[in-house]
Amino acid sequence: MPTVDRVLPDETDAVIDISVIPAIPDLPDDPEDGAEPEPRISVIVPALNEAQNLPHVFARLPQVDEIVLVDGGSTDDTVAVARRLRPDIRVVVQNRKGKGNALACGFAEATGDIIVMIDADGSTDPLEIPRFIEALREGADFAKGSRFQPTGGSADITRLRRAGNKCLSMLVNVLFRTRYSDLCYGYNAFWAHCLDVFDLDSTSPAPDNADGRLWGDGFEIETLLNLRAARADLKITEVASFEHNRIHGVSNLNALTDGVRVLRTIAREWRPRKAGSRRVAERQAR
Ligand SMILES: Nc1nc2c(ncn2[C@@H]2O[C@H](COP(=O)(O)OP(=O)(O)O)[C@@H](O)[C@H]2O)c(=O)[nH]1
Ligand SMILES: [Mg+2]
Repeated sequence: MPTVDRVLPDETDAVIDISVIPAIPDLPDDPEDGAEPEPRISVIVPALNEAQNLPHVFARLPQVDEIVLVDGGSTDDTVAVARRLRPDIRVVVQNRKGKGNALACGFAEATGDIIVMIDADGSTDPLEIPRFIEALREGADFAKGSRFQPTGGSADITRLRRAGNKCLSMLVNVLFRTRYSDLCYGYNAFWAHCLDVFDLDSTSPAPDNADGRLWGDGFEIETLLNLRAARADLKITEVASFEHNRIHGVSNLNALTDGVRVLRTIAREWRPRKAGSRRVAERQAR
C-alpha cells in the first residue's frame, strides 16, 4: 500500500478536461531593454510506455522553450501521442537502456540555459517548474526537488522506498557532508553548466552484459547527480515538491535491486573530497 502524506483528489483514471486545469503560471516575460536576457528553458521527459499519461503531463506544462522526450523503445503510442500533443517536441531515442541513460541522452540534446527533468507518468507536477526556476534564478546551480521539505509530500512512495531513501540519504549526508532530505527523487532543475560536473556518458554503445546498462544508466542516476553536485560544491537548493501517484501503468523501479544500485553508486562516488574538488578545478581551468 502506498503511504499517503496528504489527501489529494484521486487522479487515477481521471478524464483530463483541460478547461478545468488551473491557470498555468507563465514563466517571466521578455526583459526590458538592458535587463538580463531570460534564460531558455529545456524540459527533459524520459518516457517508457507513457502514452496514456502524456496528455495529463503536457496539459500542465507552463510555457517553456524546448521539450525533449526521450523514448526508451516504447511499444505503445508514446511518441505519436507526444508529437500530436506538442508538434514542436524534440524526440530523442536513447542509445542504451534505463532512465539514467534516457536522461543522459536528453541532456546531451538540450539547448536551454536551464534544464528541468520531469517524469512522464504524472507523478512530478509540471506546475511546480516555476518554483525550481525561481531557486535557480536566486542563485542556486542545482535546484533539487524534495518530498520531505515542509510543503512537499508523496502519494506514490511505498513504505519500503521511504525507509530505504531515508537510510541512503543519511548515509550520503555523513559521507558527503550534505544535508539532503530526499536522495532518490527525480524532479530537479539545473543550469546547463552543471552538465560538465555530471559528466554523463551518452555515446558509448550498450555493453555486452545481461541488462545492457552501463553504470549510471538505471534509476541510480538521481543519486549520481546529487553526489556529483555535492562533490563539486555546487550551490544546491532543495525545492519542496509533491509527488502524485502515477496515473496509469506501473513503476519500472524495483526497490531492492535499484536500491542496491544506489548503494553501489554511493560507494563508487565516495572519494576523498580533495580529489573531487581538484577534478572540478581542472575542468573549470580548461
Ligand atoms: N526513456 C526511458 N524512460 C524510462 C525508463 N525507465 C523509466 N522511465 C521513465 O522514467 C520516469 C520514472 O519512471 P517510473 O517507472 O515511474 O519510476 P518511479 O517513478 O521511480 O516509480 C517515467 O517517466 C518512466 O516512463 C527507461 O528505461 N527509458
Ligand atoms: Mg513514477
